Amino acid sequence: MNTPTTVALSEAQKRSAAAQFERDGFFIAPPLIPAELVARVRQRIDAVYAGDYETGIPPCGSPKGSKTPPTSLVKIDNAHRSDRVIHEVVSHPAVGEWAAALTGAKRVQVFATQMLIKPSGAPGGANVGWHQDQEYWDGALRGEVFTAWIAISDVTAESGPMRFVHGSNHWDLLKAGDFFGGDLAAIKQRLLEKSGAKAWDETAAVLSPGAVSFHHRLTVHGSGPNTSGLPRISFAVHLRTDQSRLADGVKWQDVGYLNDPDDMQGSPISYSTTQS
Ligand SMILES: O=C(O)CCC(=O)C(=O)O
Repeated sequence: MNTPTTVALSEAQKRSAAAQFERDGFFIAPPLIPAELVARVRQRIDAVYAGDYETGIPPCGSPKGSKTPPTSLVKIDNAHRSDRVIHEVVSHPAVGEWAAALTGAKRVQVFATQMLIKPSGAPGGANVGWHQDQEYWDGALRGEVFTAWIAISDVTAESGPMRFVHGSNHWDLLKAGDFFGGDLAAIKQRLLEKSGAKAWDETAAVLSPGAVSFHHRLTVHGSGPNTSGLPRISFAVHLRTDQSRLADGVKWQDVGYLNDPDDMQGSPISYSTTQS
């Protein structure tokens, strides 16, 4: 049963979680999003997928025209701008608190989100190819940026869970991954060659609804086919701390997925030592 944490993290819990995150490049937190909120957001995901935008603001990559039910990976960017319940989930303070504990941040702010639906039995698998997130962000953001991945459905071993490569957060930025590449074996080979790594040790992030995994910007991750019979539904929430900055010469307006940092609908703050 989903039992979200309501108690503040102890200093010992924070130290142990941060050490694990630094060593492995990922961390699997206990369920953080309350079950009633998970149930409410499930309805709103269907609404946004159907093109019903509560705030009147469309997400990036409008889903209108997509097939119902979907037959390939659905990735809708910044749906939290379109819907208040989705906004509540991606900016949940329990996620912010763990994110701050893992990184020692004074402030945690959402800079982009992805609503992800991986259908079961999709032709071609709806795989997410191995990649490092920083290869997509490098032109825009530098420093402490990372991802919280929030399970909305039950993410079982059969549903194509995300898989993390242990310790790959210590590899260089390889620029050899491919989110949209379906051939996981070929991309793995390329990353092994480029990194010079001797070992490739994967962990699948099996998560109950409302549970959250966190991964470092350099951690190699991807996911295989969903054979569970049910869609795998989640949010990837991309976070920045007070130790991040825009790359030189870049304005947030120049980058499609990047929300205005002063606009709390697009860039909510989920943790701050000086709560405003
Ligand atoms: O949902 C997946 O399988 C991969 C998501 C991802 O690449 C991410 O959250 O950074």
